[in-house]
Amino acid sequence: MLTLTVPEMACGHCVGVISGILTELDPDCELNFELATRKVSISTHLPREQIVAALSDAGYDCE
Ligand SMILES: [Cu+2]
Repeated sequence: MLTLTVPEMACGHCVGVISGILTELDPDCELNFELATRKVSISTHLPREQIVAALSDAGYDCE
């Protein structure tokens, strides 16, 4: 389980975009978004660096 903070994730649209990216990378991933704290928890076999890179490419830098 990875937990990332995505400061630019500000609304439901962002959640949809990020969800789409992560689901494309790993169709079996489980996602839990916490918009208030800008956190997303991800259950996946993918390495953290790959996810961070993919989100960064889409304009969502992670902390
Ligand atoms: Cu948004």
